[in-house]
Amino acid sequence: MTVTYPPLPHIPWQERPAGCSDVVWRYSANPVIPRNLIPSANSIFNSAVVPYGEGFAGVFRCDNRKREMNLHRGFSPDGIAWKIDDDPIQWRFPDPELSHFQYRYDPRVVWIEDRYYVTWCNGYHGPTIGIGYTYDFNEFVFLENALLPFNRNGVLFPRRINDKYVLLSRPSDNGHTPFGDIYLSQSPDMLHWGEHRFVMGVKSWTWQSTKIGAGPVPIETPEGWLLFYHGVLTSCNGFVYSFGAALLDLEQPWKVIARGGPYLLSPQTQYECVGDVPNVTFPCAALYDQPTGRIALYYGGADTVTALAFARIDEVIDFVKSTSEI
Ligand code: BMA
Repeated sequence: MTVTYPPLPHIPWQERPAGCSDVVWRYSANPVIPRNLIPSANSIFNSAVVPYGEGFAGVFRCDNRKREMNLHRGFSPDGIAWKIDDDPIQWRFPDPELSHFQYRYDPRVVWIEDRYYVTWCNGYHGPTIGIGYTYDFNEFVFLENALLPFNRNGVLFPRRINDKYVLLSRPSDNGHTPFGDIYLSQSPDMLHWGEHRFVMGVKSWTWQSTKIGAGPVPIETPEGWLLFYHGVLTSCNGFVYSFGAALLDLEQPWKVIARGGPYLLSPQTQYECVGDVPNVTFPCAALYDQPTGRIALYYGGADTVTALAFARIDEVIDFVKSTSEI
């Protein structure tokens, strides 16, 4: 069984600028979502977008003016102009215990079988991975915390693999974690997670030397699962968040087939280098138009705004394979 990617003729898109040879290039009108798009927001970043109806829907990380972190719903006809609710998503809880949370942030959204699943970093006595779902971006149901604290960057694969749901995550600590590798867990029912596997770790003296974490939902290709992920370097001025890509085995996705050596994008523009947390590019979503191979990546800039970048899937795969260092 392979994932069906409906054609996205209206995917946000710009051709690579003349003279640019980067595999991933930025949208010229970035950022697409300014920090103050809605009145309650201090910042809107690290957010997830999926095709929905004739256009797009999203779950957005909005930090409010009390600096509380929460998830808001949004819609867009073109993936660029967004209407985001000023109030956070209200979840339905199967168990009232789950309604106690300290924060919600860094959502990912994925269509699996019959509904959209949302995963995010859920503050439940420390950061862990919350999982919920929606059929219509109107009613949202919280399922469970997938894992024990402390964990971040929970990302679901878009189909069952060997009949199990598969979740990437990054075991962490309760602060601004100075370490972190990507692991994977499996579940028969989205509730019970086990059969944990190591996927990949940091690489000393590179852009991904301090910690790494899965980014957008992996994209299925004949060459493997294409995973964009962020990597962090500790400079004398603090963390620097860049992102790159790897290919994972289709049937045993904890096996890394290839892993690009250089980053694909690192903080270099004003909106990536200056903001509430300087020097952060943090991708949480990728739209994929399979007939043309076009990819639109949504990423947070400096923990403040949401930006777009573009790539072609065959070029990203070539890059990962030709620069691979495992
Ligand atoms: C991580 C997360 C991200 C954030 C990054 C940089 O630990 O909190 O949401 O973008 O730090 O501050």
